[in-house]
Amino acid sequence: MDRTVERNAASLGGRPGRSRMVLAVASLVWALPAFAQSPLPRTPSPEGVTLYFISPSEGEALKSPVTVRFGLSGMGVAPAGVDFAKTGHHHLIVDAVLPAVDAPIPADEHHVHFGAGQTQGVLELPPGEHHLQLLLGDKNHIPHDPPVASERIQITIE
Ligand SMILES: [Cu+2]
Repeated sequence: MDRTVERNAASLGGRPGRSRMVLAVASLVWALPAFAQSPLPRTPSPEGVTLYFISPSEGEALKSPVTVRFGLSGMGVAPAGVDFAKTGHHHLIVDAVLPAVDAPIPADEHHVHFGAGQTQGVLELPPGEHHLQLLLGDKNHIPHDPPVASERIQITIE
């Protein structure tokens, strides 16, 4: 043991109250990132599930507002918050890439939740090209394992 360590050990030993506090803070700082990184529980998806657009179809040119119809086979639809095996609720990803699969899907204009169990939605989009993709989420809005997503389609708003 070198002298520096001996001195530190002696000073900590001499002030037990303070050393205990330092240790508590150190363990808290260590624990927080570990907690933040621990994966949230994910719901398994069965094999052979297909999520797809009934409409619009790839490459379609349409006028806004657009009615988007969601197709799902191999699983059922249940509202958010309902714990029922082999179900989920729809999310429409608009002009964005798929979000992280181990966290709740964000809720904003690029990530639209259909938490009441809807199987279609109406989108207002400005003229131009847009990309749409469907992603199923479990009762906690977390993608299933493995994730259930549709193809990403491109549409044009006239
Ligand atoms: Cu959701």
